[in-house]
Amino acid sequence: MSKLKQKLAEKIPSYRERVTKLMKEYGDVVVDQVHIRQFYGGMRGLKCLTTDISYLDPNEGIRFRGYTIPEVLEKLPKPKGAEMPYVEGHFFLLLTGEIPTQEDIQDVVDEFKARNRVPHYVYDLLREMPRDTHPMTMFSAAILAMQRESVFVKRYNEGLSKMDYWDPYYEDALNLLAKLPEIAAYIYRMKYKADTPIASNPELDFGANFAHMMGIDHPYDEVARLYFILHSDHESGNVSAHTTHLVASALSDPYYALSAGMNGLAGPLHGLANQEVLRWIQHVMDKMGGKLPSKEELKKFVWDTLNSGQVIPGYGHAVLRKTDPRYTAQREFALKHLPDDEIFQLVSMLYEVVPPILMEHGKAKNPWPNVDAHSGVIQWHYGVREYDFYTVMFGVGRAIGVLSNIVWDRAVGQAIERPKSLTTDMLEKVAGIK
Ligand code: CMX
Repeated sequence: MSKLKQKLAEKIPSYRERVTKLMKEYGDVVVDQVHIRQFYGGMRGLKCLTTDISYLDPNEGIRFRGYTIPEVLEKLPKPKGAEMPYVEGHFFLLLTGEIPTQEDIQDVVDEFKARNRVPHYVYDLLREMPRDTHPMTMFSAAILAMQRESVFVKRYNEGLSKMDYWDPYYEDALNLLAKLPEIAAYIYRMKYKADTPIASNPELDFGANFAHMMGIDHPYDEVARLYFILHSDHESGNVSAHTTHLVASALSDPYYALSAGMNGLAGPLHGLANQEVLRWIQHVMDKMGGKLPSKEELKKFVWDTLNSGQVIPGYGHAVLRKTDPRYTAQREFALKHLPDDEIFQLVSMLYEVVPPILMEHGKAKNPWPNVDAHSGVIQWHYGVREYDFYTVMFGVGRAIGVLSNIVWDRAVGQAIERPKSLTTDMLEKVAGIK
């Protein structure tokens, strides 16, 4: 058994005890109330989910297993001479709650290497799809196609005890994660780089191997590591995490669940927003004949977008009420590595211009930028200009978090999700209208 799985197996019993105690002795304690606005308002703010893997504070932003983003970037071990930590180490942290040693990380690196062979039929499937298919559709289809590999399904059909569900879920999660960088890079090179895939290099870590398969030199390996870590998890209520959790709650295996989560990530109000940001910026640059707008001109573009009833992509958030620390981490990277990049300068100008306008506009509860406002510019700088592809990279990162979550869902025996719905008539009666 790998050290990672061993560690997980040691940790699970005490969590089970805590959950059993809460359920048995405190099951009737009231945590929150439901308001009518939440029935139509996307259940915003309703406290009804649980995860120990990350927690999103509205003002501070995300903490992974209790650590802020700067702490994670500082504390996690890095490949020799690298600026950004191992993605493998971040996965260890999310699954176990502990900062790994170099040895722990080597164990995960070896685990991924042993599992990274992508079945040939995945390539056949991708090649059969029309080339103008959105890369997120390709990515999700590739994940779903591999469902026949599920260890969970096999073991479940053999008659698995509920106490052991987490074990084959873990196997599926690792088997899947190990293959995602190669599938993503294959889609990219097949679709946008004249069908010239680059073979995986087993000597490289998760992030560096992705950069290698994309065909982009250093420091893109640092970008890849940073990007996958930042996008990994955002507690469990966001669409991709919640969808993965919901589908897995029916004991659909991790392939079904992750593919479903990726379909949610593909929405323009969620992960696709990073693509929308670049599309919006290109529209501004085109209108300006390729040169940077002045602040006044940019303000007008922002107002025009709002007045035509559209949202400013990359701004606002359902939970956050301050600048997203994932935005800040990427901004710091850009200030160090690409301070003179024109698109970065435009992104920086937007940071000055958009929040006061959104405040004046008076609708968005959070006028500050989220992660998606900054993700595209760094990719653009290093030559990944096919912005349709950005959400796929978000998806590789998000898989690390949501797969860790569903392994723990099974470990603590989370039930099939089934909230109760009411009719409009019933709500009117509750409101006293009828
Ligand atoms: N531009 C214009 N209007 C905005 C806005 C923005 N960036 N953000 C919110 N609003 C509007 C909403 O559309 C809503 O309008 P209506 O009352 O007419 O429906 C109003 O402000 C209130 O919304 P809110 O409570 O502040 O925000 P929500 O929780 O409903 O939605 C989000 C959150 C992210 C979907 C929204 O801010 C948005 O559409 N932002 C732009 C898209 C984006 O960047 N998404 C990525 C989020 C991060 C991620 O998941 O990847």
